[in-house]
Amino acid sequence: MAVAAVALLASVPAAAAAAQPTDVGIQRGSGLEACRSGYVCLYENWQYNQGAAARILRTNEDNSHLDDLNFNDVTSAVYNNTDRVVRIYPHFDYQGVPVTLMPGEHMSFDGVNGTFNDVASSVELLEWRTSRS
Ligand SMILES: [Ca+2]
Ligand SMILES: [Ca+2]
Repeated sequence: MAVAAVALLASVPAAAAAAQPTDVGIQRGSGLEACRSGYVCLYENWQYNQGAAARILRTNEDNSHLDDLNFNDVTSAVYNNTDRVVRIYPHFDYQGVPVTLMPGEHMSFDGVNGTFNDVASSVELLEWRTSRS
């Protein structure tokens, strides 16, 4: 029995290391540099909160209901600072026609992208990854 217990304990760190730690939260800041590597960042204001620090939602996992984070229908710019493809949907539960961002892509929802301003309600990080390593 002692041997079995040791084997079980040894397997836990390996499993934890294999899974990406998930993190989601609200911070304040402005600019692309406020978005840490490995995260998708949703900015409250156009041009990545240009000119004044404001709310930024950072996440490295899917979120089906941005209202849970008090961030529904407020996103005005987004930065995909991950190696995954990200989709931002206008409705909860990944519904509606999404905006798709490739790894490293960012966009502000003013100008030509203005129809997507203040409508984002869910975020999905696709499992597909780029082949770069
Ligand atoms: Ca906004
Ligand atoms: Ca919405």
